[in-house]
Amino acid sequence: METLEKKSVAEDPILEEAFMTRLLNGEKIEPKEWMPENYRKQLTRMMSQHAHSEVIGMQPEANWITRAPSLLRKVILLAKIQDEGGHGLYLYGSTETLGTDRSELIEQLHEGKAKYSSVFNYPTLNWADIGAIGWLVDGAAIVNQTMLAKTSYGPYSRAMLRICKEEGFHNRQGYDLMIAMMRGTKEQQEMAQDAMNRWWWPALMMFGPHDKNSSNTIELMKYRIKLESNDDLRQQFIDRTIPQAEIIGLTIPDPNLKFNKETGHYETSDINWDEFFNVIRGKGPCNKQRMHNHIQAHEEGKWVREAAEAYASKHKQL
Ligand code: FAQ
Repeated sequence: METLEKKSVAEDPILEEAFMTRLLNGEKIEPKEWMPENYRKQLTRMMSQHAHSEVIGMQPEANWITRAPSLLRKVILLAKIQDEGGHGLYLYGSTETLGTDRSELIEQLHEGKAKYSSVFNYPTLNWADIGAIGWLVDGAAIVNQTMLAKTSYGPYSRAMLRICKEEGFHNRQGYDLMIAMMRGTKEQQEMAQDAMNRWWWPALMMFGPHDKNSSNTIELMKYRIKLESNDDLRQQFIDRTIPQAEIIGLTIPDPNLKFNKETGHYETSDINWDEFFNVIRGKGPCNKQRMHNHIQAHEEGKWVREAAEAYASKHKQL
């Protein structure tokens, strides 16, 4: 997969210094204001990747709409998936304020030039996977996005505030589903543990590679786009999620897990980074299926986009 250019672009030093001072003062940068080209590039890369993740992330959950075990669970699942689509739209809209059209961002995704979160390349094999996604995947997303709500770019920060509120509901419905399964029959408890075993490690991978291997973090932190590193956020997620698992009787699938009383943090085995890099290079269990479905839906929706554009241009002429 190609990656976006990360080389520094020479900037006007006076404008750059004024820009950095604004960042240090905690000011938000707004769309029409001057910004360094690398700031724009990094934000476009990260925000479009985030938007693609929200939309591709609808697929693993949609797999269970027709098989939800009750009307209530079906309604909750439908509402959640619809929210994720809405998050994608806010984020495409926010990314467009940086000057790249949504159609171009989607083209980059289809051409394999833009990524989406690794976690959505895993299959949803049993109903408890829907609980595990809400609890673990949305739980990880919230830790990351609570930090991003304080990011330096105004439109991204405001989108994150709104999205975090909805992700909070998603997280609680996922945990509620896991509680229901753990209070159920032995088979239901086994389904919940099976889901935990398969989603734990992909959820930890969502935070990205270790800080020492993270090619973007230094620049993102310099520009106050990211305020905390991949490893720090991952640790926060681990520390808050393990007690939640234990309280409902789920076992963390990690034989080396231990709580370090001195640091106050849990210590885990290392992540299987070969698996992570394989998945982000397109070789995960569902990458082909996810992209195929997205491209097909995009092609099938072409007439809707054309009709909307025709309506908009007619409306403008009147
Ligand atoms: N998957 O230098 P870093 C959700 C790539 S939303 C794929 O450390 P960075 C809601 C990275 O792009 C979840 N690729 O990267 C929901 C880079 O490659 P590049 C999405 C990954 O940017 C719930 C390379 O590896 N959230 O779940 C991943 O500093 C349920 C080196 O990495 C966001 O996108 C990965 N996990 O940190 C929806 C939040 N990790 O681009 C439906 C915004 C790394 O140079 C159902 N994004 N890579 O070619 C971020 O916070 C950051 O971009 C990170 C990565 C933390 C994802």
